Amino acid sequence: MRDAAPQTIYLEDYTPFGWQIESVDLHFQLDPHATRVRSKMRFVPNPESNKDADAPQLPMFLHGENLKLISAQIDGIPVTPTLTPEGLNCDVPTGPFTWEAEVEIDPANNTALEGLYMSNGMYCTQCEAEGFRKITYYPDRPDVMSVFTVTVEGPHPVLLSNGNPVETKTHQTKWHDPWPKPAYLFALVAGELIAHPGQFTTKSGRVVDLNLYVRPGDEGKCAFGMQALKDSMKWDEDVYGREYDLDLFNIVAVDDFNMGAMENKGLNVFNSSAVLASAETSTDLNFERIEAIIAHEYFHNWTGNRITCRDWFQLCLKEGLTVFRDSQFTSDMRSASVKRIGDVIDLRGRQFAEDQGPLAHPVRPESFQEINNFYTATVYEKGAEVIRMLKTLVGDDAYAQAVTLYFDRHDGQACTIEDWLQVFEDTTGRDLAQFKRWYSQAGTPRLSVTESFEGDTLTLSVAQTTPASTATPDPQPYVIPIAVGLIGADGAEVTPTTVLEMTKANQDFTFSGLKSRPAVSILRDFSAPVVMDHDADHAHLLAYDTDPFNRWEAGRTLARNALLGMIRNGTRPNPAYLDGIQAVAMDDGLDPAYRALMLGLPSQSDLATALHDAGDTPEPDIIYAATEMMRDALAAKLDTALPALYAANLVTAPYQPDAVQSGRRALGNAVLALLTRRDDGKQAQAQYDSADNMTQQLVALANLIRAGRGDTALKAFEAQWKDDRLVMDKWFGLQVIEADPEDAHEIAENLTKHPDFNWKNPNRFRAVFGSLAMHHAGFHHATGAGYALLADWLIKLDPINPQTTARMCSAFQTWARYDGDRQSLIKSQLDRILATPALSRDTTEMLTRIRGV
Ligand code: B3K
Ligand code: ZN
Repeated sequence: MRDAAPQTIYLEDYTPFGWQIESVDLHFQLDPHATRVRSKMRFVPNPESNKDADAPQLPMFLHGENLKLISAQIDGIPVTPTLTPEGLNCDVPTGPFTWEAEVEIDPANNTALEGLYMSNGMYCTQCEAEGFRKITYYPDRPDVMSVFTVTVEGPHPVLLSNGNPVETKTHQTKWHDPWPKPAYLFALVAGELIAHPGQFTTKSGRVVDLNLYVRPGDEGKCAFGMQALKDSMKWDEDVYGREYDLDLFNIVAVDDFNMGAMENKGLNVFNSSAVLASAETSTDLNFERIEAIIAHEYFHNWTGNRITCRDWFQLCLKEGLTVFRDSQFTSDMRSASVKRIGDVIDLRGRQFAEDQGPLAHPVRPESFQEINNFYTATVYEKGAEVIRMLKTLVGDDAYAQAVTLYFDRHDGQACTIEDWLQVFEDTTGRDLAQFKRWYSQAGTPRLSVTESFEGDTLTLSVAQTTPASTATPDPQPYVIPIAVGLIGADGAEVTPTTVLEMTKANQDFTFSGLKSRPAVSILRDFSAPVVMDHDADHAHLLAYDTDPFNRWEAGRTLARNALLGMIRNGTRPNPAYLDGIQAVAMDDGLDPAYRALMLGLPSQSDLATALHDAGDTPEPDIIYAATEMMRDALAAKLDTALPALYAANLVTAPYQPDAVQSGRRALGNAVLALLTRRDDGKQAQAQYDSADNMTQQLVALANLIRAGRGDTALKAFEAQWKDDRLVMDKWFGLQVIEADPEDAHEIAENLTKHPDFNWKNPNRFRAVFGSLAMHHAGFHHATGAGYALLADWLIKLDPINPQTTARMCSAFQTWARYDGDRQSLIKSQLDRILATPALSRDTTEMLTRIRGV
């Protein structure tokens, strides 16, 4: 329900809770509409918040939402607390006391998928960030950590909670988690589930039982996830010295889930799309994503669970660090440069858009209304980039020492960014006050670099500016690690990678002793999350750069510049770009996955941003047409080479989702996309007919749609996969993604009439509307039909699932960069949604921020 006046919470207002909770006992008697939750907790005054002896004794406040209070007692004596929509207030003794309560909740009607809810007949929970208050009365804040014992009673064969099982009776299992944790890490799962078992022995000899619990029918999709879990456990021991700390680690796959997965202690709950995998039903990209998410949730056991956040403003403390750790893992398991390029594409596409628009906020925000709206690309991905920069600045050894100190010093605590930076200051003696701006200021810094060469000396003059925003009206200069290498005219590297440390608004850096003017390869491996203006010899760098990221970046810059010229002036595709890309694509000495990335183009949305930054108004149809023309030009350039290149990368060995095979498929399929422009989809049809795995089948289908001959294959695909919900999500999404811009909104609308369009399932909703929002020219169709359709459905979804609704509102965040007509079309939709009676706090906050005043 919309609050009369939504409350804003501020970081600076933090105060500790008045009590500590020594132990929590919970008892669940499961029932779809009338689950009973009994709680018993031992409260003791918190010395941290009771320093002022004269302070008046306030009643205790416990969070609680949508709960029916049956009874409450303090030290065995019934009490009558004062109930509010957000919780209860109760007078309590000055010393330690025992609180007992019984509440009733209705999981079957919990469509918000937060708290205890039901999905396909099974019970499951999602408590982060503030869902535990929908289960029982509790101080639902991350700095209250306690030891939980949980009894689950119900008719289901599988009854799970955190920790280790300590007592099993018929229809009842008791769990104990010895590690103190905040309530957001609580989990409960019950249902008719099948376990896919495994085992891992830690380096100190603890034998850990592992299980992946799935619904009957999904048993064949567990093996990959189990292996990924074992690889993650081993990697965290080898690289960070972190061992697992319970005898059991369970993962459960759930179909209705608002996000990817959740790191509950010892009982991770996963969106089934983020864990179930098989060659027939999952693409190479699905496999890679699943491996990364399993690693991410597992790594949270130390960065998030053992050391958690003091308050939700510190979210990046666990998320930025854990994303950074999972990116290191993927780099080690697969190709480091391919991973880095993928991450930067994602960062520019999502985080830069956020940082440059009305939703811009610092990595550590300073205020919020609904914390679920701050699980953002800025907190996660920019948060990880900040840690990456810190590691670059202090070096690998100091990073390892500082992180070890962090684990030693803060194990079992709820911490802040100050605690995190302090271990680096203590280890290195550095003053990180300026570095801390990366956490407190919003906005993407822009670096402009000019070069001069005199005698034997190259001077790089670098200027940094960060646009002012509502969140940061007066940005101050950052500490920026700028990794530079120099490439000679003959293509040889004359100066290997050197990290320059920029601290001022304007700074010069010199390289002396050079025989001739080199090409400057700057911001190697994307050493900082900034936008770079640098007029370099990109064609030379595309041919010779020794830094794989920057070699790719040179190609991307050439592509972007060429496309911007085509969009603005109707020029032809740049021959230097086409020549350079052809050379790389044909170079058998390079990793196929890398060559595939080289064949990609900047996204249409990124081009729109670049145009807007330069003071132009992006025209989605023109951007689309230019991109199409560039792809045609690439296809024409490579023309006769395409069939052989395609054939050379066909994988005939049995399917493996590893980096080598998936790299070859990525290149083969990048080539197929060009080939389809030359052969009207003949090769795509052949690939569709012979495909024995989802990567090949789905890419072939996409190409057939693009070639205008997808109807038969779409029907065949639907008939083949109608009973597999995860594959059908792909079927729904692909038709929108591959649609002609003129038809995208109509195709999306027709799909909502399909009998399998279960709009209450977040995966299915996102398959259609997430794809529409990503279809730049389709969503921004001049009639505004795309905007209106999305708005209709957001209005419909909001009352049942505010979290997913609010998240999808970000599709509108770029409204201010388009022409006046589109701006007013979008604004009228934002206003229409905002005028909906009883709009959720989540959606209200997002749209108010996007809309501005
Ligand atoms: N910590 C969870 C995200 C919870 C989101 C709540 N709206 C998953 C993760 O980042 O690992
Ligand atoms: Zn996380």
